[in-house]
Amino acid sequence: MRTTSLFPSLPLLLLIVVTASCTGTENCENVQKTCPVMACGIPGNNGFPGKDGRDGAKGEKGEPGQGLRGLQGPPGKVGPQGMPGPQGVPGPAGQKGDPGDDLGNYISLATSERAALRSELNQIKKWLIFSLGKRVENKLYFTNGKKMTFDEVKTLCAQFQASVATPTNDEENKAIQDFADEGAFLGITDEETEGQFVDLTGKRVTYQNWHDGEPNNVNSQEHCVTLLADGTWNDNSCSSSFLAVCEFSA
Ligand SMILES: [Ca+2]
Ligand SMILES: [Ca+2]
Repeated sequence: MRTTSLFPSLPLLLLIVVTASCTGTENCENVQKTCPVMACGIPGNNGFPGKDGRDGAKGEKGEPGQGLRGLQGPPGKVGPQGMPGPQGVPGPAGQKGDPGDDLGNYISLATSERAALRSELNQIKKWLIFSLGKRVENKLYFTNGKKMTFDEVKTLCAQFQASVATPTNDEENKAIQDFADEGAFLGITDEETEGQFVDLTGKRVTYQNWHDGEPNNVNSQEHCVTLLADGTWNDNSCSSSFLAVCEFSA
């Protein structure tokens, strides 16, 4: 009876010894290193979960999913305008176009105006010839109705790109005679060579219609020619004054 009462107290005694050796300044971890496992007793309950750890590194992009594709979204906003591109190669020249209406109208107007001016000019010529002039084929004769010296008559006619009247046949001589009631200068002289009558271009005249007794070169001073009222010619002084008659090309 005494022996059975000692056995239950032996393990308890050991536990007390071990427990005493594990208390004091040493923690349980050190105890586990130095003490048998069986000596730590029954494991306690699990503690509460710890705090969440920090985020891990970003993983690699996964494979496209195998499910159905969603509907296409609306177009995005228009992006900014890009830089101008380089200049292209010039294209081939096009075909010549038709004249515009404005040009056509201008040409038509210019043509009509030119025709109107020509008509008016012809009408003015008729009036001048009717009132002041005479026409013989391709020659027109005009007078200002004034008496002048021969040099003055030459200057007057030259101002109008004309010459002093110079008849080359009876018809032209008659046309000038119609002006010459008191005598008119002709474009004929013998100033260069006495007795040799030439026109103002220096060409010797072939047509002549001298009055009887003429040319007589009175006082050796008569080197110009005047047409008399009867249509005949008389050599006369160039410094005397007679009617001015000019000759134009028709
Ligand atoms: Ca003479
Ligand atoms: Ca004379």
